[in-house]
Amino acid sequence: MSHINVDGKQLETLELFEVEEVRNDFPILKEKFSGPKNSVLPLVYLDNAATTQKPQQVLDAMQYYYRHQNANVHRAIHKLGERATAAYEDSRKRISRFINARSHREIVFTRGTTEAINLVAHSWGRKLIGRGDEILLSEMEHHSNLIPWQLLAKETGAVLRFIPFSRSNGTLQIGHLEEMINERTRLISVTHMSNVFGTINPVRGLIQKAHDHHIPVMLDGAQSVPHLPTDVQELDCDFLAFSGHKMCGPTGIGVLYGKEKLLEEMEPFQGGGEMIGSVWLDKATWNEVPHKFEAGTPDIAGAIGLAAAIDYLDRLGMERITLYEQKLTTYALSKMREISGMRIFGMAPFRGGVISFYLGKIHPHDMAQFLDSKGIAVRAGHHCAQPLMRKLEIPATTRASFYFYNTFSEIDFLIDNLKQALEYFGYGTG
Ligand code: 7TS
Repeated sequence: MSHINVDGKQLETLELFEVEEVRNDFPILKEKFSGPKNSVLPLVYLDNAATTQKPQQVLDAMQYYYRHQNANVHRAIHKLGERATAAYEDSRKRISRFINARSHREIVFTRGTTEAINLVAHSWGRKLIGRGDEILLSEMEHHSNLIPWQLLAKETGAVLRFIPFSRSNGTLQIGHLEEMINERTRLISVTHMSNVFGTINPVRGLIQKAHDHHIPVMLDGAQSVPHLPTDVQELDCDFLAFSGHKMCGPTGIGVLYGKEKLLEEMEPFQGGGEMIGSVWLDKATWNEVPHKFEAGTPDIAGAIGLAAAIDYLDRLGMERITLYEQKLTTYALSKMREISGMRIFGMAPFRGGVISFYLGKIHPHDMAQFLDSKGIAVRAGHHCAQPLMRKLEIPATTRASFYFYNTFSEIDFLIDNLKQALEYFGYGTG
C-alpha cells in the first residue's frame, strides 16, 4: 500500500476512480479544435490553476435553479422566494460541512478569493490595524493576497513584512517566522499552495506558532481547497478564502470562511440591502453574520452551482483526488526532468499539480503558443506573482496545472510536444 503525504499528514491510499468515467461528466473535455492540414485537435486542458471545467451535475443544478426556483432570496413572502432562499442557505450549509466549519454562519459568500481577501483587509484591517502595526505575508503570494494589504498599509501606515522563499526549490523559509514575529505583528496571511511553484506550505505549524503569539492567520486557499481535504477546525486558521471556479463551480462565487467571533467584531464590507438590521436616515445597525457581509442580491445560482460542485468532489472523495493528482504530478515531473534544458521552478517535497517551467531559451509565451497549436492549453506569464518572478530573475514561466480529470496519456502528449518544441525552435533534443 502506498501513501501520500500532505503537509506532514499521511493519507491512506484509496482505490482510485475511473478517470475516463469522470471525464464523461465534463462535456467541454470533448471539445475539438481544427489543426493544420484539416487535422482535428482534441482539447488537452492543463490550465486548471487558472480555472477548472464544470461537470454536467453543476450545469444541471444551475439550470434547475433558474427553471424551478429563481426568485430573490431572504425578501419574498412567496413560495418561489422560499425555495430560492432554502436552496441558497442550504448551499451555505453544504459548503460549511465541506471544510468542517463549526457553523454555517462562518461562511460568507463572495465573488471569489480576491474579494474574500479584500473583505478581510477592509473590514478587519481598517478596524484593527494602526500605524506601525505589522502584517506578515510571504514572497510567493498571488497579487490577490498582496495588493489588498498594500492598500491597507498605505491608508493606515501599517508595515508589510514577507516570509522569504528559497530560490532553489520554492519552499517557504518558515524558519524565519520566529524572528519576524514581534509585538506589532497583527496578522499573518499566506497562501496554502503556491499557484506558481505548487508548493504546499506547512501552514499547520505556522498557525500554531502564530497562535502562540495570539496572532490570527488567514489562508489563501484558492489553490489548496480544490485539491486537498480541508478541515478548518483541524487547521485552526482564522480566515480562509477560496474560489468556486477553481473547484468545478461557476465563476463569480467564492467563500470567505471566518471564525464567528472575528466576523462578529468586523465592520461591514459594502453597504446596501440585506446587510442591515434597522436603517434610519442618519444611521443603521447591521444584520447578523454572515449576512452583514453580503450586501445586495447575491449570486444565488453561483452558490447553488458551487454546492453542486462540492457534492461532486465529495462523491469522488477529496483524499482520492489528492492522491490521484500526486501520482499524475510525480509522473509529469519525472518525465519533464528527463528533457535536457528543462528548468522547473518549485521542487518542494510537498507539492500539488502545478508545474512552472522554462525550456531551453524558448520564451514561455512562444512555448504556450506552440503547445496551443497542438491543442494543449497551458498558461504563460507572471501568473499574478510579479514579486516572485523578480526574485527568480525571470519575466515569466510556462505553467501546466492538473486536475483529477487529467490523464497520464495527456501528460505523455505534453512531454512529447515539449520535445517537439525544442526541435521546432531550433534547440534540438540533445
Ligand atoms: N490566490 C491564488 C493562490 C490564486 O492562484 C488565485 C488565482 C487567486 C488568489 C485569485 O483567485 P480569483 O478566483 O479571485 O481570481 N490564480 C490564477 C492563476 O494562477 N491563473 O489565473 C488565476
